[in-house]
Amino acid sequence: MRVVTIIPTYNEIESLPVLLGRLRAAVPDSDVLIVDDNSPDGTGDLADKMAEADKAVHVMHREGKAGLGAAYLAGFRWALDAGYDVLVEMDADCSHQPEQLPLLLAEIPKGADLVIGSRWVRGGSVVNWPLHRKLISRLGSFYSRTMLGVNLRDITAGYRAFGRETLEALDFNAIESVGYGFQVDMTFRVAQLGKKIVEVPITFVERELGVSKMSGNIVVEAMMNVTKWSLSARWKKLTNRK
Ligand SMILES: Nc1nc2c(ncn2[C@@H]2O[C@H](COP(=O)(O)OP(=O)(O)O)[C@@H](O)[C@H]2O)c(=O)[nH]1
Ligand SMILES: [Mg+2]
Repeated sequence: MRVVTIIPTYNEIESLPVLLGRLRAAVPDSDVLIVDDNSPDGTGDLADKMAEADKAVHVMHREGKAGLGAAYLAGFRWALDAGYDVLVEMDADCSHQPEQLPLLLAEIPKGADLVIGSRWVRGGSVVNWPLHRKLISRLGSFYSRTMLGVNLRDITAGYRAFGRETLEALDFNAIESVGYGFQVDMTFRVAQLGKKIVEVPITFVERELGVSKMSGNIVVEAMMNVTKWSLSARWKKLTNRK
């Protein structure tokens, strides 16, 4: 199983070296692809230096900040071309603990097409989040789950492992959302293909270094899109019925 962990970065100069050290120690068999959107703080240059020192580490430089979703799609295309069997999504800020990656990877040989590191299944948790962020995450998951009919606890989660066939079956050009919407979008599409999605409990640790790029806009975008996808899926069902 050839594994690559894709890490999107925007101004993560403090977090990235800490994360990379932990990841290379915890899962030495996984290659790494850092997708940097020309971070003004020099994260891209630092990534290049780390890639020079370790040939398992690769860097993709993009022109400017275009959102998490666009960065992942570019990373997926590169990793599929490079022939990897498993593609992992991981934030640069150490919220997704590399030491827990083996828990996700273990589900792939058992037949999972997509593994989600889940905060909201039994055994999962969040460390250092204020109540309002917990509420936004849980309500967002609840709304998406109900509207889209996808029976998952943590549909916005960003710690994931995809089998390559799962990504090969998707039309990347059809995916336009950024932020949390991107994760929901991907999950909904994978579920619609009838693929097997497994949630494993993780402990999500809020970042200690750098700042979050999450914004109210991203949450609103995600909710609007969920409503739109839900209505269009229902409409399709209705009009297909003879
Ligand atoms: N390449 C790229 N990475 C991004 C962008 N926005 C966020 N990220 C990265 O996506 C990950 C999650 O972002 P973060 O700010 O921690 O969001 P939060 O965990 O929801 O607060 C981090 O590794 C960020 O550096 C972007 O526009 N481009
Ligand atoms: Mg974060």
